[in-house]
Amino acid sequence: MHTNRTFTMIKPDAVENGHIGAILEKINAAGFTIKAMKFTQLSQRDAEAFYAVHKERPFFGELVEFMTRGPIVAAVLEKENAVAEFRTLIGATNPEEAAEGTIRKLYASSVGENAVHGSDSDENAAIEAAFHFSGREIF
Ligand code: 3AN
Repeated sequence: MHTNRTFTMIKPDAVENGHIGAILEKINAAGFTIKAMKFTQLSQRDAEAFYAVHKERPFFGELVEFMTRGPIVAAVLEKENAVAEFRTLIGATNPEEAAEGTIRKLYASSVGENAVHGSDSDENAAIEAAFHFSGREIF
């Protein structure tokens, strides 16, 4: 995995609320290139594995329930300094603290239901991309 890639999910709340198109438009407008993309749904086992680093946190059960309740869009994005640039574009985890114009400020309703995921490091971007995509699905 190249260091200028990140991994994102448009989460069940944003899909339910019809925001896939608007979020992809913001991603494109910010200069990210889509390298891989799929519309899919996480099983309980998928979500528990994907969020394993959070398994001791009090909100783990709630997080798994939320992330499995409906389909998501998973994607690999490329841009110079992609991980940091994407986290700037999505805004703080809690939408109340997210900067104006960020995806979470616009489309998230709470710290739990916060519309989008963005990898927090190059290493995790590679792990998360490999969780969802085989090599032949990344272009
Ligand atoms: P980020 O997604 O901004 O990297 P993390 O890694 O701290 O944030 O949290 C991972 C996910 O766990 C968040 N996207 C959010 O959905 C959920 N989460 C974080 N904190 C809470 C909380 N206090 N209550 C419920 N869910 C939370």
